[in-house]
Amino acid sequence: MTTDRIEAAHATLRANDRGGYTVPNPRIYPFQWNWDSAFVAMGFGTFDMSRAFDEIDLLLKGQWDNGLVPHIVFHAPADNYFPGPAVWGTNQPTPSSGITQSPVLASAARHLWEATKGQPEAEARLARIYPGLVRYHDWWHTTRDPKGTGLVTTLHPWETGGDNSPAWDQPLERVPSETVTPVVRRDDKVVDPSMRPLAIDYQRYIHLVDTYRATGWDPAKMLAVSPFRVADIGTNAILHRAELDLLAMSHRFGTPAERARIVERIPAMGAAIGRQWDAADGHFYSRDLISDTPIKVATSGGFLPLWAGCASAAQAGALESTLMGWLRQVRYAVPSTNPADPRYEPRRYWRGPIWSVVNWMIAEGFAGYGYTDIAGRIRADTRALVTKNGFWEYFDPRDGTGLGGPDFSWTAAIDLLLTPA
Ligand code: 9WN
Repeated sequence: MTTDRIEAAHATLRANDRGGYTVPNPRIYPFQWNWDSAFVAMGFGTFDMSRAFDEIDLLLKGQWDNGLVPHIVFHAPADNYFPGPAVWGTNQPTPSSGITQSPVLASAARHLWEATKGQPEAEARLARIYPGLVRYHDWWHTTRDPKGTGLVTTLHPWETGGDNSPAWDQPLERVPSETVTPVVRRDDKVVDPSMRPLAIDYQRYIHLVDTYRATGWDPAKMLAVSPFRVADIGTNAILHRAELDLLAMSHRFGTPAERARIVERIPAMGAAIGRQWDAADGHFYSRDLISDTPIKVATSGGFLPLWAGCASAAQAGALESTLMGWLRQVRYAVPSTNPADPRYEPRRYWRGPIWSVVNWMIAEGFAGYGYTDIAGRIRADTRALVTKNGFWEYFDPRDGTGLGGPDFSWTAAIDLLLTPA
């Protein structure tokens, strides 16, 4: 049974392999995605270490001279995704989008390093990857937090990875729905539209792409003109964790100057994330950086300061109570939005469903603070969803129905990470 299951996960990753990089699902997402590839690399790392490093190499092949690692790298043409490379118009040697995504990458590299410590071939691969990770993190801080507030800005819901979260409803209201680029969606032709964003959301997503393209993808201009500027709690927590992982690797692969830079950034980020805590609600919130106010929509991203290791012991305890409250309302952990929130929609993309990758990080986070019961519950639920239905993109927290696309790469990868040794 376990062997069959492992083989099925391997087969899913192999089927989505396009020669060194993996598409999340060929019918819906036929290119390489940034944070998907970080999880996929860790999944490959359980059975094919060389292929795991290829995944990171090819993502970094899309890295820009200024350090940006794009959210999509278009290695080969495909006409079943919108917006494709022509809409982005980034003019890069390897075609790509012009925005980034939650930076799990350095954490994936560290994970592979821990699994291969002392193996010369792996160390050589990591030594080649490491400088790109440093440049990527430098990019985050210099272009997305130029004033050194400790919080990085995301300029598009797609950068958060939790694209259609109700947390972005209010900030998106400032984004006009007029577009220069005609919106020709493909996603709602292959996935039930009730599981995908609304037409108005796509209008706004594309308005933002048009706006940034018009700046020539100049980071300072993008920040200055954007009508959407949020400090996503998930992205910030993921970057904080990635900085800790980069710091660990810097002792082996880096220079003292790099190390000093990273060491200086970490406490400022930790303190700024700490200020996003809402004691009354027992949750961390994202922040609207235009109005400079918290976005009081409780999402699964609010648990990620546990993954970052920057929550206090008391906050970890409160987060456990918060999650237990959510779980009294649904069968499976962890819904992407508080089920008691009026904007919760259990089947619509990031407004309620469960994602295995987020579950994995939250479970690791709780376990790191000693909350082994809740970590075990999250892991068991994540496995049970796959047992019931297979490697779906996301799942309904009430009954575990598989949603979005089937045979999804990162869901298979997480299943491998959760397979008992
Ligand atoms: C836009 C690939 C990606 C994930 C995101 C998820 C979805 C894309 C889309 O698919 O986003 O980046 O077109 O909907 O929201 O988290 O990385 O799996």
